[in-house]
Amino acid sequence: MRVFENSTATRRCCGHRFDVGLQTLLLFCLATTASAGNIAVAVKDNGGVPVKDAVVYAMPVSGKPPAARAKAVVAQHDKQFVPYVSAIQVGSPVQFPNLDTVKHHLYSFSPAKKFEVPLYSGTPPYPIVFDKPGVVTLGCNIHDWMIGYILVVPTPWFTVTGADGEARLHDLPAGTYDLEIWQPRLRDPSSRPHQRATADANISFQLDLKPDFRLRRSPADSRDGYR
Ligand SMILES: [Cu+2]
Repeated sequence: MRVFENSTATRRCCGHRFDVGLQTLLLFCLATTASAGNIAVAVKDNGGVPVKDAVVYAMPVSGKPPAARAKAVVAQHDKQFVPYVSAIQVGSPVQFPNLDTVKHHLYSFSPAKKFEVPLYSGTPPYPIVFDKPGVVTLGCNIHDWMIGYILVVPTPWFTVTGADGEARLHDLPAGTYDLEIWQPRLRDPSSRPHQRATADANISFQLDLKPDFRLRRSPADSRDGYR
């Protein structure tokens, strides 16, 4: 049995924070403790280069994944979205703190979640809840080069690769899973690569990616106070 904390708004279990009822949390902890496993994932492109910012998530072949709804944060820092790519479970709230001294105007036109937080500083008083699966593309009306992504997935078992192209899915109950992967530069975004694996497997993906043409920053500093 894992140790967990209880508070008025959130609970902590298995190293994550959750907004769930106590009974649900207990069942989830018991399930993950019974015979939990980890899946190690290594992602490379067609040239053998490790791929950063790839979301890998595990869908159980049988049964329904629990709804854990961990809180997430996507900051705006140094006029970039940080992290650039996030993953969350359907129904999870996300806070979008602006850590810059300039204002940002956050928006998404994505079918999975259309929303807008008009020109603001600091942290908006309410998080945005993402209630449908899919890719959400984040932008800023003031800083055209700012772009970020949230992949909303129907499972609590997800991870995002680091610069070494590696990631690990933690605390999966024993069983068989379909592992799916998404990355912003997938050449065919309509086809999400996937493979089947059991908990405790080591999995490799090779992705066919488009070149990365992202603008990292403004082409030139501006003096209008917004850039
Ligand atoms: Cu901005």
